[in-house]
Amino acid sequence: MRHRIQLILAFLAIFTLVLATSASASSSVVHDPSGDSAAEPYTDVAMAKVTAQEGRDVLYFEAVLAGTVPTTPSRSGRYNGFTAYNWLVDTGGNGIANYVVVVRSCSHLIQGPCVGDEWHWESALTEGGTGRRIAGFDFAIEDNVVKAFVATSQLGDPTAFRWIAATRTSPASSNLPSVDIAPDLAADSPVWVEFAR
Ligand SMILES: [Ca+2]
Repeated sequence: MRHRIQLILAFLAIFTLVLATSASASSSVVHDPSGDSAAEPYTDVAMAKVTAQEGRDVLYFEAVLAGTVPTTPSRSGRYNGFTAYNWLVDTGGNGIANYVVVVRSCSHLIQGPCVGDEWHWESALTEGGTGRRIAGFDFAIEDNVVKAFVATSQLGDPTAFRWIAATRTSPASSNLPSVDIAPDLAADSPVWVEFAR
């Protein structure tokens, strides 16, 4: 009887360990000052992170903003309410984003790769150099948090990559800069965050 109890306890210990392992996630986080966006508080990154859940081939990209993201962003000017949350991803380690994970409020009328003339929120995994839309993915906007769920296979199953979070109020084709970037530039150069699964 005593042996059986010990055996059960041993199984429980192993089971608990497995649960703890499967629940643990590799994650990389960057905190950014509030008040440093060139646009509204909802374009001001306070925190951004990338997380991989063990056993799920999905990467979770998150941006926490200084203000609540409106359902329908609107502002005066040529690009109306264009608002994009970007995570630039460099899987090649050469300091060039080969993928950009994008959640954006856009219209095809002001951005070619945006799908549909009506203003709407959409996801787009795009090619870094060209902005070509490769795929969509699940996303959510809850108050001041933007969430994107990208299959690792969509990024070529990298075991590690570098990333930067950025927000925009104009399409990249405008050649206007991001309104906030995290981490901040250092001596005008991008600072990449390391992530490993
Ligand atoms: Ca910021």
